[in-house]
Amino acid sequence: MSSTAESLVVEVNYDELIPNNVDLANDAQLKKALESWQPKFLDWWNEAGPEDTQDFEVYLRTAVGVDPKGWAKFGHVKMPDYRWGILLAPKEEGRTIPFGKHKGEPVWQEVPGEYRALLRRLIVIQGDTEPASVEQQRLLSASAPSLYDMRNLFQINVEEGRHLWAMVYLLVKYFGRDGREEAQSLLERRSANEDKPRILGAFNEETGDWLTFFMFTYFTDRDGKMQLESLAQSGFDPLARSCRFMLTEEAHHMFVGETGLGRVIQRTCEAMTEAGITDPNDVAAVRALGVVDLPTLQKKMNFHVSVTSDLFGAEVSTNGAAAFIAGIKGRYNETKIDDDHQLNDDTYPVSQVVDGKVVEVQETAHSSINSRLLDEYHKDAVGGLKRWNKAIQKAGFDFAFELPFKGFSRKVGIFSEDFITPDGQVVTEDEWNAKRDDWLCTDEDDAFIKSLMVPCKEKGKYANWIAPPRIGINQQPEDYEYVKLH
Ligand code: BYC
Repeated sequence: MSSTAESLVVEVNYDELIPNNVDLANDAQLKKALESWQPKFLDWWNEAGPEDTQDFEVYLRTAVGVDPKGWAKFGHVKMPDYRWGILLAPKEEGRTIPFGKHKGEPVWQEVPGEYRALLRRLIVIQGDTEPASVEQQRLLSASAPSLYDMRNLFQINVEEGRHLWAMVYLLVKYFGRDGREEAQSLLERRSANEDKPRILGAFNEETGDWLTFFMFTYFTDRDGKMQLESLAQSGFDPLARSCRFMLTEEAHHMFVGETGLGRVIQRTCEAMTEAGITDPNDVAAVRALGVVDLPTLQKKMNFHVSVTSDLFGAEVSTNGAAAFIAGIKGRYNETKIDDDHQLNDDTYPVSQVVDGKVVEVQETAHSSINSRLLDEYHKDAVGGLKRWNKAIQKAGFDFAFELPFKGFSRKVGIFSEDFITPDGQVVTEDEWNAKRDDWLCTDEDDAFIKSLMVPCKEKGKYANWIAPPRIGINQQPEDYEYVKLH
């Protein structure tokens, strides 16, 4: 490590029961509260986390510093022994609130009384998604297409667990008794449980197969990125610093999604080429090769984009406006935007259906904060599709994925009452239902995908429907034993 790099590193203290870089040793009350939450977290992990994996030794990355390059150590760890800790990005001296009505004032190190409820709600919602995703992925390791993929799943799981710790730290340190109660409730809700479901819709959907997992990590973790980026702008500095560090881990989750889907597409193209198939829409012929046909991948994409778009809330939202005006939740890349960051007299074009057509209507910039973030999300999500399409074209096939229109198949927000096609046409309910199976997976499609999910646990080997990665984790060789199953 160079001396400049070294000076950037904020070391994490691993000698304590709870590894941290927040000087926990000198805050006896907080330490006690978190130490009493820790065994409950482990109980939750054992009950709702990855199933039957207690003895697996997994090649995991553990952060040992919090600089932007994420200094880390790699090694085989039994997952329940993973050191979940509290890591905040370094404090920026002299930081001021970057947006909203308090713009330019020093950032808050304590919760401002008037925004307590608003802040708590956002932290709880963020915190709730983290254990939810672990619960959704609980059964996946049994059908992993390789040890490499199994390891990536577990890496993501332990990091989502750590993201829960990040939000629990904020709740317990800054919100007193109600914070402790919320921390407890975060361990009590369960994904898809009828009586105590997770808060947001997408986190109660099933992640029953690996294609869904890759779609989830590409599309839904990207909502995580957009939301965390917006919270990382927050005037409440401890929240901003927590989210900034979480973002370094989120990048790996989206890498798993993008490369995972890229490898599925690569394998399909290879298999079609080997078999002499020239029409990628010949679904039956492609499926007979034991690989995922491209039209089915498009249908899966349509589903994941629509449920993830719902996570942005209503396009026109007083909650969104209140959080922006208060300086609690900013816009994506707030500090890089060239405007006054207060937006008192500004408007934003929000797409909506008027007289049977999608048109743009100018809404106040404050009330359309969620809509703007959703637009940024769609811009960001298209990147992977472009790269996959290039690979398909290079392999000689006439097929291109398209991101569905943001109003397609929505349950939340301005389009939730409308019937809109993936290319943005407004149609009647009957017309929509008649085409539904062309746009979204049918039971038969799902059954086919499930039929491919045969585990492959041999070192360096991969299930037939997915290509090996281009490089190993931490540059390990092809036949590296990423997970010791015993
Ligand atoms: N399902 O004004 P509205 C991640 C509720 S992902 C069910 O429309 P608002 C990750 C809403 O709570 C990022 N309910 O929206 C990814 C509100 O209820 P209350 C997670 C929903 O508040 C992968 C009511 O409807 N982080 O990190 O402006 C793996 C009206 O709300 C839904 C965040 O989301 C839904 N889809 O915006 C692991 C950031 N949508 O309170 C992790 C924190 C809305 O009136 N959260 N509702 O009872 C927020 O910023 C905002 O709460 C939302 C909603 C963007 C979610």
